[in-house]
Amino acid sequence: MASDAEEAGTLTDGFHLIIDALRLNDIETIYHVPGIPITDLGRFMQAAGMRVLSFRHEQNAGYAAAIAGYLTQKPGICMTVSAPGFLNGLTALAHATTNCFPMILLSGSSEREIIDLQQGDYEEMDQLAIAKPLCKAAYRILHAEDIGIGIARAIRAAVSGRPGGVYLDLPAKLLGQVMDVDAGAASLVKVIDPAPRQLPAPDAIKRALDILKVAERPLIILGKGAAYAQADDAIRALVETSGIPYLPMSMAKGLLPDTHPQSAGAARSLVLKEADVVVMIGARLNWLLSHGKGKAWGEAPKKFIHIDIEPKEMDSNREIAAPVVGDIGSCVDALLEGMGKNWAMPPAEWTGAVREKVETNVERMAPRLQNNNDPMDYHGALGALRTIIKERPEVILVNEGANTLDFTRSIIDMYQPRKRLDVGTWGVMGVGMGTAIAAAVETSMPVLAIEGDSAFGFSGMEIETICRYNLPICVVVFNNGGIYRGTDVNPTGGADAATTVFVKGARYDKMMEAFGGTGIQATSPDELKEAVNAALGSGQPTLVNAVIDEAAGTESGRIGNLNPQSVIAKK
Ligand code: OXT
Ligand code: ADP
Ligand code: MG
Repeated sequence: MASDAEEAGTLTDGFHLIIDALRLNDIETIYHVPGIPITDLGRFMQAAGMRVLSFRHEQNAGYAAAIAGYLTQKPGICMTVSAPGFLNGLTALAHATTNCFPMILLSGSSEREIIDLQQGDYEEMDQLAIAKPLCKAAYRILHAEDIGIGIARAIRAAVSGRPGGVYLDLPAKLLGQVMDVDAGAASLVKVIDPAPRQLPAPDAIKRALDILKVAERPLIILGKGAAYAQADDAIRALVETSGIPYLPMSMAKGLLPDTHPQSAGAARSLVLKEADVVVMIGARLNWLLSHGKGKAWGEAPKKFIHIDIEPKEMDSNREIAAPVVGDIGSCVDALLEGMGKNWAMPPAEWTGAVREKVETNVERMAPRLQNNNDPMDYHGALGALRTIIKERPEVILVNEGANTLDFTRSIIDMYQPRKRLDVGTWGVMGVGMGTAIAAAVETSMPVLAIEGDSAFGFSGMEIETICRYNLPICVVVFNNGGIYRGTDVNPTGGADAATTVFVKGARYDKMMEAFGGTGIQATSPDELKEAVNAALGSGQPTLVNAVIDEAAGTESGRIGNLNPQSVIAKK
């Protein structure tokens, strides 16, 4: 029963101030799992007209929020209960921070006075202290009048500079705190220019162009930061004005079409080994690029030009001859201006050699993509799906697994920016369903999720969530009966299955049917193509169980070299 004051509309409370603060900053979508103390907060958010998606596990809600941030340049919001719910969201918060995706984890929490005396509260945990090392910033709000500034700080911390994950701790008592409605409204903050452009210094641009001007074998490497920046036209202009071959990292594929004449995606080893000047744009010289050292980079001396918004990224792995610190849009614009109208093309010997290697690798792979083997191998299955993406470039491709990831990355060409969403810097399994849900919700585009059967298992319960919201998502499970392969055997001959294999002949498609979605079994590329086209055409939640030869994969896909070897145990 509302009090007189509430009826008179003179009071507000923590619940409603949080809603007002988020909506004032154009944040309208919440990815969460209900429970004490945030169940009503989710209900009030929905009642206020926000889109509130309820998941089956907070980790998947967190992965959804993380990729929502990447796609929209606004912080994706994951909301959880305290302690176990907070911990479930924490993996996604750390993943967002590692990948430079803007995300806020809002978690209910216990009261300070009980936590600090360790008196054993319901779901007691010092969440703020635990979150701090794993995210870009972490704050707690204790008073209703601070909600406006707290939400504003979290938004700015998430999207300014190098984007990342922010933790915001909401003790249960905060939600029920009341205050005068006018004072509440006055306490809210609309964040002005949350991600300010950061212009590069003119001398940094000159230094970079002086090096680039005399390069014999220049290379541009585009990373997911370049995709996130949404400076697509400027990046395309830089590539085409300079005539320099470019190598897109996995989530930067599609910034320019992978079929672009300057794409060196299919000549990766050659360009890394032979380039004499390397322009890094929104990419890090981390493990994905062998830290810029060793065999992959050859013996030839190299100079690095590095464009990044984070100054501390410079010299992380290799000496950077020309650090260009700023936001990618501003840096690329400044480079283009400095290049002027008569920029000399790189030597034809270099661009010709790269093009020739691309054509050789593409021609060598082509026949393998045309087989109609039953059961399928990766090339036959992906040959079918490659054609579908070419015909439907608007489809968002979500991808995880080991072989399923690596073969999809090199076989399926992408044609538009931010259409390939995968495991990112950490190689995390389990991002698939949360990523697919947020991609569908944030873009209203159809989504094709190509999942290893192990990878799918990490978040598979969310197919109920997909059905519940009737999202246009087609999940293709590459069912090779295990992790990497389905052929391992228990060396003891005992009853237990080998450590990397699953139930033989599993029918993941039946899971989707259990929730009212469409389930299809496909054992050949032709059947797979027909099933996926039908699913994308219908826009209905669909799961295709794609039977892959269990011997088709290799250990850890293309990164098997990272596995430590035992000199004692015989494999
Ligand atoms: O130039 P060369 O001649 O060298 O050739 C290169 C390209 O030029 C060429 N290429 C082409 N040729 C022709 N045409 C085209 N279009 C073309 N494009 C490229 O091909 C080669 C290779 O090119 P590529 O791929 O670009 O280059 P390369 O050398 O591979 O690049 C190096 C890397 C490191 C950048 C790249 O390999 C990469 O990005 N790798 C990512 C690896 C990764 O993150 N893997 C996921 C993690 S693996 C492991 O951790 C897994 N786990 C453990 C686990 C995890 N991760 N998480 C959690 C929470 N728990 C556990 C598990 C459980 S994977 C996994 C599940 C696996 O089982 P699944 O059932 O899910 O999957 P399956 O394996 O299918 O069974
Ligand atoms: P990839 O894995 O594709 O190589 P990384 O995640 O390693 O990409 O690198 C992304 C880089 O992009 C990070 O160093 C991050 O600081 C940078 N970055 C992200 N957004 C911007 C931006 N708007 N302007 C400049 N740099 C950015
Ligand atoms: Mg598998």
